[in-house]
Amino acid sequence: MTRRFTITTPIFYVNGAPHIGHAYTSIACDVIARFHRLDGNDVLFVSGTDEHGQKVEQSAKAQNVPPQEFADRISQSFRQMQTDMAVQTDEFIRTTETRHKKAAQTLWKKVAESGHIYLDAYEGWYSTRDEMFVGEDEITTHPDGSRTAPSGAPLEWVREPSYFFRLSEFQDRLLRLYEENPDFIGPHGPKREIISFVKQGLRDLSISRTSFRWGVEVPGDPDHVMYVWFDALANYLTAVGYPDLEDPRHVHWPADVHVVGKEIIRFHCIYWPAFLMAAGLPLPKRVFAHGWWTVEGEKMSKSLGNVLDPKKLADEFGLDQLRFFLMREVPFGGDSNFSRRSLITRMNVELANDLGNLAQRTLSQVARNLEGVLPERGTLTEDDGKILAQAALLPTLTRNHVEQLAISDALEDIWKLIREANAYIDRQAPWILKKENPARMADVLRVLVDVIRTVATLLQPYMPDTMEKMLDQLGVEKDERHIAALETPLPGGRVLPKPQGLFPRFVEEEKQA
Ligand code: ME8
Repeated sequence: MTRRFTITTPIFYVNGAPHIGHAYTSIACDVIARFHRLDGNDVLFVSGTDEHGQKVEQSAKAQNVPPQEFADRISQSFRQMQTDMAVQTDEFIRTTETRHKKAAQTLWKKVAESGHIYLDAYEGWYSTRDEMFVGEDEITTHPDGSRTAPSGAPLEWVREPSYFFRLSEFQDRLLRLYEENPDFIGPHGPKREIISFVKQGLRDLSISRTSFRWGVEVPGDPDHVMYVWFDALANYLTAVGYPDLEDPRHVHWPADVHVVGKEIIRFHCIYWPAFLMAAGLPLPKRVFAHGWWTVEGEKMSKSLGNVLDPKKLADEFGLDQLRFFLMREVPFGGDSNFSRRSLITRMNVELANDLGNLAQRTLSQVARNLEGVLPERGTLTEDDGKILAQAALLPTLTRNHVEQLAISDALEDIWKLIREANAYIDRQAPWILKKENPARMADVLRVLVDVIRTVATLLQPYMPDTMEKMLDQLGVEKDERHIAALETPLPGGRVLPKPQGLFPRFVEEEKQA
């Protein structure tokens, strides 16, 4: 039976242009989604834009544009960013769409019907930058009397009628959820943080605002708009056609994993499961928080002028090179730093030297010495058997890593095989066999083609365009490129196209003095 797999990114605020952080999350989810598709699973990959709330309203006002027009423009730039990054989503949810408002309002009604919403008044601090209510105990007061949120964002005092969600009633159920489902939150750091936060006791949560209008109207009370996080989290249900249970996408709920940045884990691991429990809906299986990127050692910020545009980077270094670097540089879940030097080093060492040379050395010898014809598999020596066995194991190893969302560990295992193949080619020296034992040379080249085919197949999710070209050069037909196809060796006798280098070395131009 086909396995279903549902993965989501956070939906991004439309208050500014997309940057490398948004591209990172999108690419990571794309790699995981593509891997599952390649493995024959029925995937639903969801992303989108979070368009309501005070922050977006203020950004639109600052540019003198009506909020809808502003949201239309920036949402489009997020879509374009994903297209530019070769991110293939199945659903892109905009929270200003009618289908989403319907889903969010239905969720609200279900939560209200279960008795978990009441009307009161909120009085306290609010951080518009984080779109978050901040408790007194979380605030830093500075010598000049100003106050900031844990994120460093400024705070404003809010006092307004508000609907509340009875979050305080969910403390025990949430703790039980984390205990009974040890994988519900990953990785360990954020998990510990959430558990200790919930153990300290939960306050009821204000879930509507009355001091501005840019939001989804609260059902039955048009003076209120929903708190933007109630609205935003509901996008994951919009994506599966909620509340229409007949919608074909309905089978894709619950999601297998919500991938998020670590700063928004509280919303996904506390509020979201509590809303769903209140509405009587199944809970996602997992929330995974990845780390934060800095740029050349500094936090990215508009004021520092170091915000990285993913499109510019892809234009300069190549899209697949950028995707590879982002997935390779950091264990998924950890923080990382973007530096041009590390990107260039990885391109030159791992892509150009390790992988590029392996393919080029092998295929140019097939072209030159075998007239470009793929030989049949020959009699295997012990050395051949060893490397082919390592290759045969690789699909399982990488699948297990991707299952754990360890997408950089999967690359590490793939690179182990690549390095091993380079050692094999040096040991076997087919360029010497050419004169001494041409039949053995053909066997060795065939072993190498098989190993490279495995590597290229498994690297497709990371570097789709370049691996398509590599598989073309290896004579692998389009319908032979999924993981299960690796079990069937390619027939000998295929004529391979003329090989072309796929990973040129990157030489940084000398900076003008
Ligand atoms: O929080 N490093 O949207 P947002 C790594 N709308 N990832 C980064 C990053 C960085 N420096 N900067 C941003 C929101 N991200 C809400 C989400 S979900 C129901 C609502 C990525 O536009 C990371 O995934 O602020 C982070 O969680 C997300 O962008 C925040 O995007």
